[in-house]
Amino acid sequence: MLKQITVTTPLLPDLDEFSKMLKEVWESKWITNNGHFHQRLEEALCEYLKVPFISLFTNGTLPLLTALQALRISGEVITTPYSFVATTHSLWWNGIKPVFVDIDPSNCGMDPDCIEAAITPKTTAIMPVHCYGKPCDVVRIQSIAEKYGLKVIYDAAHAFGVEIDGKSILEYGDLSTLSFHATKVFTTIEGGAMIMHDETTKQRIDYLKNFGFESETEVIAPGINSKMDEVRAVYGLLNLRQIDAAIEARHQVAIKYRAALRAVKGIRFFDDMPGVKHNYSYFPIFVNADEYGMTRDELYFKMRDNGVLGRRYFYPLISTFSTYRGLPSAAPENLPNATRVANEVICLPMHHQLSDDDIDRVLQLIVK
Ligand code: T4K
Repeated sequence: MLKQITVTTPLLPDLDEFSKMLKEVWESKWITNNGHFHQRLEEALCEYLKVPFISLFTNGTLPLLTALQALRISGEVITTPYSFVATTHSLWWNGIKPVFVDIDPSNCGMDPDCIEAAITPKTTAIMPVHCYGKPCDVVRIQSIAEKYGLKVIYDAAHAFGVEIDGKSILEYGDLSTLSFHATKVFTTIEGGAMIMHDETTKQRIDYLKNFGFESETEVIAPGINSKMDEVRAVYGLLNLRQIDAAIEARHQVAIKYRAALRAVKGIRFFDDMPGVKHNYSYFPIFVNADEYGMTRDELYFKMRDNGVLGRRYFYPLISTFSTYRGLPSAAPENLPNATRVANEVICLPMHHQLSDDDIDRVLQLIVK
């Protein structure tokens, strides 16, 4: 039977090393609630990511919810429909109205040209996504936010380790969030984090992810339970040891894909951006049916039939789901680029263990 090539495969630590460290956890009998390994992972991630403060979470969705709560965001938030549903769901859970704006197809992030027209007296924040780990136009988004007194929360779920001119992308905006899900470049199985600029905010976030407990007897706000446990903190610490090699292996896959796809008419893909340290978390291609001679879905199902399981991230657009499609900003005419890109995209298999044979099998299905 033909081996299936999946869109990704998890970064797994060495099992013996993992067992050895788990023994320490077992002996300590401290398995969650800001344990030793949790603290060690926070320190190690601050150093690796070049950020001053980080707070670990149990997944990448709850830091979004908590970021909105921590900054007391209300009313309307400008966001992108071209993302995983968790981005917009975090607004819904906070009783906030999402206002969708179009994307820039050159990075699939929010188009800064569309933001100002979407601002109303109820707007309190902007929530862009560094989609596929490609940086948004952080400078223009910041200047618009400052002009109108808005907060910026970046959903940086895909952007682990990404830097612009040597500076972490997570340093931009008021808060940024990461996902450490099994399908992400850096994983703790399930997991996530929030990055903040100061210790007071870190303290508040740490309370909010622990039900709002400030002390044994004081609760400062209706927080949630979104703590990371010791087992997953150990998993993360071990994965940090191999993350650079994993990202480099992904980089090599990107180089091979690009070399073969550059000559294919009707297939667009991203090149590296100048000054940006990329993490190669996804390898999206965009199929122009007229030029390529086949629609995106024809190619997608041809790949599936041949055991190559790419994914159509992010199709359908969030704005088309029943919860959101009634919003005026969800109208497809408001989102022409996002609508087109969602109908063109296939994320090719991209991970640290793709062999040359795997890459050839993927490419043979696309290159005619
Ligand atoms: N913001 C953004 C922009 C996000 O993309 C996400 C999550 C979030 C926020 C929320 O973060 P988390 O709360 O999830 O931490 C996946 C992930 O579940 C999700 O984390 C991710 N984005 C989204 C883009 O993709 P699915 O439903 O596509 O995953 P699934 O289970 O179909 O897995 C895809 C492939 O990965 C499989 O075909 C094979 C491989 N795989 C997967 C798992 C889970 C493995 O080989 N082993 C595994 O254990 O959603």
